Amino acid sequence: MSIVRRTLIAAAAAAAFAAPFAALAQDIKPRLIRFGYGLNEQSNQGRAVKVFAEQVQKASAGKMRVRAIGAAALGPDVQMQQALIGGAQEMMVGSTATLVGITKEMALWDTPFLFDDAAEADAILDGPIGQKVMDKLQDKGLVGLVYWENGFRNLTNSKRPIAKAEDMDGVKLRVMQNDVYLDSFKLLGANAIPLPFSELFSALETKTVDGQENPFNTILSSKFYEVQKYLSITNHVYSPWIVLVSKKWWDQLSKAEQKVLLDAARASRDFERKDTREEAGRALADLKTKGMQVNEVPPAEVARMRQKLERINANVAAHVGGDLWQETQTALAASRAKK
Ligand code: TK8
Repeated sequence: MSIVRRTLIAAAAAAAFAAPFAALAQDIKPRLIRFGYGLNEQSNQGRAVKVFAEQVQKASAGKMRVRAIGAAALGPDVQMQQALIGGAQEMMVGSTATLVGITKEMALWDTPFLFDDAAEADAILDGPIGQKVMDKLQDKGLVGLVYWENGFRNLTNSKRPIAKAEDMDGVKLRVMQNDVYLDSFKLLGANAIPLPFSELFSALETKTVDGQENPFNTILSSKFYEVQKYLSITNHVYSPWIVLVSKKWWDQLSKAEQKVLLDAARASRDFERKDTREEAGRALADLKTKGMQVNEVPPAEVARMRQKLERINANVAAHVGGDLWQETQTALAASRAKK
């Protein structure tokens, strides 16, 4: 056999071998999903990301793999959102409140005292209104999958118990990077300072700020009890988290792959809400054991706060659009009438 002929045969064989192998290689090379979040691994957020990761891995038979990266190691919410939009990161979970700069309709969820209880929040967030707000993200390069529960927020600080709005006078209070929060707490008399969550612990520790507000779960999992003395129960707003996907990346997935993610996101949501609610019940007692001084703001004083904050509603309505605002108020009134 001539050298030329041998080379030709070898090349043909290599090509015949390489073609299906390339297809196969593409098939078995797992899709890597970098999933960022802000709290630590031992938080309700961390536990639910793990549930999501396990289901994705299982349902895709290992072809999709989630690398969960917590404690804001990929940056605070706002930075991760930009990474998703640019396609440098695949997924994240974070507060809807920090998304308002991208999708103004998200401000709906920042309305003080919007929901009376978790059942109302679930019904609106998982219903057509929640979906409509989520769908607005698509034009901006993000795909929202589900809402998780961050929870009803309460105040902590190192100065004094807050028993009425006036007690917030001069308290340097960290708020999320969101104008509704900023305006609300200014209106209540606090010296509101927007900061990313990832900077909060050290800001409290160094007394750059005196206080902050978050659900019991986060106050516990982020160890704020180490640097905060007073916990005042207000339940002033229900705050959701949202699971986001980079639209650039999502559009490259097959329908089957998208379904794996959506199904796992829904399962993680159900797990997360149950887990969060169970933990919240225990967390308050834990925080007392850790030495926090807890006071419940009397209902009459909560009502006064609520009344002061009513001015904010008009701002939110203008921001999110009167139709969306009205639709939400109508849905809430209808569900309350049934109670
Ligand atoms: C975690 C934040 C946090 C939020 C905040 O990344 O910033 O206070 O409540 O849960 O999203």
